[in-house]
Amino acid sequence: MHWPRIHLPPGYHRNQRIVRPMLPPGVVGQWRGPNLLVDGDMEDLGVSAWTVANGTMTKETGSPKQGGQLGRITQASSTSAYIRQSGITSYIMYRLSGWVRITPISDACRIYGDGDPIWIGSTTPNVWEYFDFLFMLQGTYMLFYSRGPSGAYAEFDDLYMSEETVPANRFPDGTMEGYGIGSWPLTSATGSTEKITTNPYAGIQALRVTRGTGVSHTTTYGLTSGIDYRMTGYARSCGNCIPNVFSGATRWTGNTSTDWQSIDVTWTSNTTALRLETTSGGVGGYSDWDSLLLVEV
Ligand SMILES: [Ca+2]
Ligand SMILES: [Ca+2]
Repeated sequence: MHWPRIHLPPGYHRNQRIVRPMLPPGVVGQWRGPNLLVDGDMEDLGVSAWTVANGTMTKETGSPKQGGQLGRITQASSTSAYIRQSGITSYIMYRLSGWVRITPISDACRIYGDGDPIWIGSTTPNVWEYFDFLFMLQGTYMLFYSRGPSGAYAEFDDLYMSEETVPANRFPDGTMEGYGIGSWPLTSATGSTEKITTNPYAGIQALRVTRGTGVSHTTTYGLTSGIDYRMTGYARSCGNCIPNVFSGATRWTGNTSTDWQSIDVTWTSNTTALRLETTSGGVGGYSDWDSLLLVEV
């Protein structure tokens, strides 16, 4: 099978294309699985395929991106309105592409997975904007938002969500260049996760796992017991805490250096989860992570 060539921004490793690969329009459909969204092309009569909140959804015929109709979500108030469909399975990698167009009074469109935005559009009105990215969620909902004052709307067309089958990076946002922490939620009782922009290893962002009152971590799921995995990347300390990779057992431990430390470890998995941990040190200390790659070997 031949995969389409993907042009990555400077600093991206070829094997880390798992993060928000912006495929040129036209590539879509050449090798993807079936569209899991009902009425993603907005060609159905009516809007019964969609659940609508905080506004109304209508089908419009004014210059759709594809076919003869688009879907418009108009806000009833300044509360953001959204449409959604269920059907997402937790911890499965999906690819979502489509087009959005906003009005001059709108705020930038947002697409949410669980409680965090996983894509934010531009604020340029009246033009179709393309999006195409990979995601993996703890939850089961993907929400398409219109944001702005009452009467603002966002128009969507040609939405296509398929299971992602490219055997590549098991980390959904390994470069840390994706927006927000939707792929890196805090999974410990205390602490926090955030994207930072201070001296990332590569690109413009890295992940920070800040320690609460105990070991603090974020978790990636979807590993398979009995499979050999290799993890590479970089981590660093605040100077007090220790970055640690835990997956059934400790697989890699860093030190308290504030310099980026290379990770390259291979093991046979005995569990489905992998945690990036901040251990030792004190409350408020942290570890940073960047350019992570997890592949089956
Ligand atoms: Ca359409
Ligand atoms: Ca980065």
